[in-house]
Amino acid sequence: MTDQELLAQMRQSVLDGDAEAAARLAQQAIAAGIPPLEAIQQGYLVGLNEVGDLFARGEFFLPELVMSAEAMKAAVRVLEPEIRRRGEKQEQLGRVVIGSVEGDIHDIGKNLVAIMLSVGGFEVIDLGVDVKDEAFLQAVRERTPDLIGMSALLTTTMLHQRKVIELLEQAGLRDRVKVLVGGSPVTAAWAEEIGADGYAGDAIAAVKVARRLVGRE
Ligand code: B1M
Repeated sequence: MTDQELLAQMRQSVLDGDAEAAARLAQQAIAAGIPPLEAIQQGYLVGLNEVGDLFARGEFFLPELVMSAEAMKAAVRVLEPEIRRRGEKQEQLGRVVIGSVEGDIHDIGKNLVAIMLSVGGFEVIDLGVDVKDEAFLQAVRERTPDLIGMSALLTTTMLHQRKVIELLEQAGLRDRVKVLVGGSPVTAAWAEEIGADGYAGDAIAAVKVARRLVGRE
């Protein structure tokens, strides 16, 4: 099978919500020497974005969305060790606390950002999904991160990015930590409006921005 055929099947496995096929194809990609990020971006994510569009048009429903997300996650689970293996050993650049904001259970993008930050030399503390505003503050107090990363996929939940920044200010913690925001509805303009220190549109950009925020670029 050519690389293009493999990538096309990856897309299809997500459209079909077929986690078993998605994982098998990820193994085939590793064996074929396809870079894991290329498999994610040019294979699986193409399918997942199509699923999102089908859902928005009312042609796919929640169960299909869930199954497609599970297929995507199954592929990432197989590819993650390969991403880490290919990452160069780096000196520690700083500590990042990351999470999907309150009310938001989307975690595929957040997990990719966490993996890439970790491969990029950051110690990553992942608080998971639906992270309460106060939990970010608590993590700043207790884990003393250099950076907090907040992911939001919904226009409703992105408001929590602003809320956490306000709470950090009120608690006198804002100067202790840089704030990075991202997620599909999030823009650089939004980041600026809410007083975040950085915005990244994808996981690779997140590492670049994080490095800049800790003064390493
Ligand atoms: Co949801 N969902 N979903 N969903 N879902 C979207 C986001 C939506 C756009 C679909 C659509 O209508 N087209 C829509 C949001 C509309 C809006 O608010 N504008 C939507 C909706 C409506 C919902 C529900 C409300 C549906 C319902 O219940 N009626 C519900 C909400 C649940 C909740 O959170 N409370 C819901 C549920 C779900 C599932 C659980 C079924 C599933 C998520 C499973 C999971 O994550 N474990 C799901 C999925 C899969 C999607 C889509 C299809 C795909 C999201 C995804 O994983 N993308 C999505 C449509 C779409 O995005 N095309 C959709 C792949 C991922 C790699 O990209 O997350 O954007 P992304 O992350 C990127 C960048 O954004 C960036 O880097 C990542 C990697 O490149 N990034 C950061 C992300 N976080 C970052 C943080 C950073 C920096 C960069 O710094 C900290």
